[in-house]
Amino acid sequence: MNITQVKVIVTNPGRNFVTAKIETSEGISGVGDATLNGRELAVATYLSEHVAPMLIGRDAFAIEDTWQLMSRASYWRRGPVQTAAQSAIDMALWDIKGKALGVPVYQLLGGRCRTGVMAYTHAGAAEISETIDDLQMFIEQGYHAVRLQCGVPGVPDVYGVDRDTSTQPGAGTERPYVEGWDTSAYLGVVPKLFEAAREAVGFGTHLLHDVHHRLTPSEAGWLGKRLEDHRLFWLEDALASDYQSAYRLVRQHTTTPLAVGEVFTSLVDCEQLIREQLIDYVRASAVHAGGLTGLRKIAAFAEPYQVKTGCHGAADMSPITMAAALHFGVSTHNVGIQERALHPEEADDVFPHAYTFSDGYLDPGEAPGLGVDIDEALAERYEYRRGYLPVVRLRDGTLTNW
Ligand code: KDG
Ligand code: MG
Repeated sequence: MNITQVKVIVTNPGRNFVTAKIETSEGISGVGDATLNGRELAVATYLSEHVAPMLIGRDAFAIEDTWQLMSRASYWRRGPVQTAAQSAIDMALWDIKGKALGVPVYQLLGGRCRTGVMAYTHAGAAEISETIDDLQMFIEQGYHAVRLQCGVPGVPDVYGVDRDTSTQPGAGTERPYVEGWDTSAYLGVVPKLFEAAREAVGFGTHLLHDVHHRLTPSEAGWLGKRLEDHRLFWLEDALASDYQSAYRLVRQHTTTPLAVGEVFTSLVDCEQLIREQLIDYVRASAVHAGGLTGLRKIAAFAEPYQVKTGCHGAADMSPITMAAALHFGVSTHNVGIQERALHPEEADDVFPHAYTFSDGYLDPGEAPGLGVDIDEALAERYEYRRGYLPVVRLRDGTLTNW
């Protein structure tokens, strides 16, 4: 069965998504997600101009060889544009193989080793009391794990406090919009948030928090230590992880579990973090770390170090990535949790899917392949809109990490 066509579909059902659809000589097609939030057309162009032509005529079953070809044929290694394209092709080929053999992809990955993947979702509002209300609502909906964020006094527009995380911030704006930041005010409020949460709901629900790359190693160590009594499931992206060794200092100062890596594109980005056991969870995703094949390589490396995965699952990755994450999630031993942010309704219509959520757990379903598709006619109705992720400036105007 050979690859006959690689279509690249860009659509905006509530937010931008880039999809690769591979067609084959046997009439079986497969889909893969290539969405890179804020840089969508770079990946779409890379796919259509550089990747698609070299795939035509190749054996659609040769997944590993195609993955290696995509890693090596550009000569220029890794990088999010390259790996988002590689991820989409990889997912689509797993989808095709599952459909051709009549099995859900998780069967190709070794079969089930758990009944469902525990999901966490996002509670975040300006006031601590409102975040706690959201937390209680999610517990009523069945969640066993919830990420908590809250406003920082004196700082307008803080990461994670939008009630609706499904839509795209800054869509249609000509420039990235600017958020503020104040580390001291932030470090003052976060311990209060978790104190209030534990008081309200006790210890029966896992609580998580995303720092979103804002702290220095010593600040992160302080925060982790300060939160220990509240027993977080994880503290995410406490610092920008450009230098993996920076996590040594954080690790030495706190036993709060650490999660890193939604921006990682390969094992190279987290090899030291895992080998030195500087983290507990790696956040790499099927869409940015080389598809199911790339994600499996990271997980296999992490397993003996007792590092688990907790795949990035924000709304800016399409339902195709969620489906891939769940096939990986039920069949891979060291999977810890899966992030779940709801997509806009229109996106769920454009990408009909077999995965389900019940009692806090996600399940990929039993449909052959990934169990997700793209309705091309519907997708065509939603035109791409340029959008940027925000940037952050300190009070004195200094640009810092978003
Ligand atoms: O595109 C960037 C978002 O996916 C990211 O900011 C969301 O940090 C995030 C998370 O943990 O979901
Ligand atoms: Mg994050």
